Amino acid sequence: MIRRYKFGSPMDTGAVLRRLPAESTPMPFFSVTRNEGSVSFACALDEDDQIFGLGETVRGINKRGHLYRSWNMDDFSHTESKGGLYASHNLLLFSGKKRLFGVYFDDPGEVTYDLGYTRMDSVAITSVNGDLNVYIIEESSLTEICHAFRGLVGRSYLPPRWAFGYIQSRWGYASDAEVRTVVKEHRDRHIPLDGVCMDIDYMDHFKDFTWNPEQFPDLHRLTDDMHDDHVRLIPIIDAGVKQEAGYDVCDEGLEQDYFVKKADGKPFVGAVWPGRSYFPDFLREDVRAWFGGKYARLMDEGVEGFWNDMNEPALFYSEESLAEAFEKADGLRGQNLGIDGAFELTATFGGVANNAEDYRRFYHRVGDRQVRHDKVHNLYGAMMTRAAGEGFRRYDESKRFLLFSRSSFIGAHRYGGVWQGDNTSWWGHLKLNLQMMPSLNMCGFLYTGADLGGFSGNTTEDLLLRWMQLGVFTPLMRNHSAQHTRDQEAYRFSRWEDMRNTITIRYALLPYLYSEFMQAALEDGMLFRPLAFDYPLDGMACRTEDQVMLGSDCMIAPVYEQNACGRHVYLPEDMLLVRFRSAQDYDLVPMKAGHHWVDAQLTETPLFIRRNHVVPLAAPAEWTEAVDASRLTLLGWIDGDVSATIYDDDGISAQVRLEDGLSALTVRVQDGTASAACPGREVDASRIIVGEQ
Ligand code: MIG
Repeated sequence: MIRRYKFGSPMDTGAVLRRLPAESTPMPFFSVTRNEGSVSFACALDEDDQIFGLGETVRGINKRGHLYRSWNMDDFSHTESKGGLYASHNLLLFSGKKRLFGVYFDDPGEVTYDLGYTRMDSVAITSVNGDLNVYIIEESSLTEICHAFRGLVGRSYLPPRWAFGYIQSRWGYASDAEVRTVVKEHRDRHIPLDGVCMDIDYMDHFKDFTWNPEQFPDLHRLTDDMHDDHVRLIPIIDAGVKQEAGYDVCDEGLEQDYFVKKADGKPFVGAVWPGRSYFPDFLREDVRAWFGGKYARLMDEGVEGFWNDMNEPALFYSEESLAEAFEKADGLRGQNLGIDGAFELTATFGGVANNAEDYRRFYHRVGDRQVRHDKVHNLYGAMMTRAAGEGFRRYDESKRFLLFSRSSFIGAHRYGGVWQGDNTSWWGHLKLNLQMMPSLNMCGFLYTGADLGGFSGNTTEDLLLRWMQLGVFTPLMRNHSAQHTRDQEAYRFSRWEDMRNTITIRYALLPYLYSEFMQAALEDGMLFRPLAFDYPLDGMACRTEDQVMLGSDCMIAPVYEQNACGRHVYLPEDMLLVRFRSAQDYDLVPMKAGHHWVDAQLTETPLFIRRNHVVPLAAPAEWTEAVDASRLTLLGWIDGDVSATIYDDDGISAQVRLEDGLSALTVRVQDGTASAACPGREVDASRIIVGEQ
């Protein structure tokens, strides 16, 4: 059951698709107070209450115990003290002995969450602008709440199957030759690969929808050659449009009045990579249609996937913020600066980027109203994603394209995925990657992953290898790193063979992962779930923060500590440990419910399969199209007959129906041995373990 409560005059954020009447009775669970425009929602917490949700945020899966803030921000330092990152996913789930409900704050502006920070036993959530719809969702389980929520906000984006392949990326690939080298190095060593991301350096002076004519003299030829090699190019598109007379995107945007404007009616100018830039007013449908249509330029060259960046929007400075900073600095010039003055001076320039004042300097057109940016700030990236997604549909509605964005808001989950932004090559961020997976899934973002190996800072061989051991399970499996950091492609390391072997596991599991992903997407479910969702009556499972459920049959518990040779794992039920060294080399260890130390050497990837479930494994392949899903080896530990379903399709058609892709898999046990059947496939049951061990 979902009920809507209206506060102030909310606008349509595009997140919610179902129109529910506003309730006239007071909102349950929270006491509401209004204060100079803002609205606060407060409630008390019992000792055992847990709070899930908030999508892309730092800290644990249970969000209780800290402050969070929905305010999309380009921030490359994902430390524990950060209230938010690039996205606003205002969904919370409260779970305890006395309550079970979800609450969604459909608010495009700033929202703050005090979830047991000021007082451990109380919550206070504040909408700064006070214009919002609040949805209260009551169902019988956490999983059901998320399912009902998805019914409200719409089905998740479907990527093409090739997007589940391994993707290599680096801020710095700047030429045709460099891209070809990256691909060759992978192919020569048989390291599987399906995509290469092109970061801003492919562009001509950082202009969207252009490419450097000297470095990429024949882009179509490059995409064709790559395609022949089963590799797709995935160029980046930034939100800011370079200010340059003669650059058609700039000229058209000015002529048609498509950019966000200041109070005086002049277009707002902010600086990003190309220097002074304009910002398309993505909140307008006509602007989305225009900008979304531009992607065709690269698609005409054979491109089938994109990533949208800098769409919080990130601002290095505005003319105004820079002028103020210079003025302040001038005022301090020549003075004997004490500690306060010195800090004031450095903070002045540090604060020029993504400056709160700048976000109040420009306006969007919403219907016939001008709305100041800060009131709708958190929608900007989502609307850019929507522009691209709608553009792809117009370009070819029969096909799926890859799209993932940095900034997002619920609603954008219908148009694309997200990557988890500029993490650091820290062990803690491997764990954060794991913990964000279920939280993002709750909010509808199923196609996601983090920069494997870490974006900022220098990775290490063991960190990258361990991170890949998580990455083999995340839908977006991309190795990406920043400019000026240590080279991070698998082939740069002495342990590249171990990395290759790890990546092969992903390809062997592709039939399973794709099947589970598509079923989750088409049935409004989640691919990754906290253990609390599946074992709500198991107190230990409910508090487990470093293991997550994957699909309907598995649990993962990656090693995320330096120099560890295994880890503690809690099994809420009997499970079969598959200790992978590669797609073909693995041990099967039946394990009883309870606490275990699980050995996992640096080269070993553990996967846990629930007892009486089976997971199919394909032969190793070097690209997704080469994965042969018609011949599968089944892994499992079963006591009797088991039936399951596998979903598959052509991997690219946009029109898919669950019914059309499902095949029944049946496993029979007779005289202690298993045999299996699946129409149209060869299934090998010889690795299935039967009965008490
Ligand atoms: O301010 O395009 O998160 O993945 O490599 C940096 C350069 C801009 C931020 C993205 C990152 C990308 C980088 N971009």
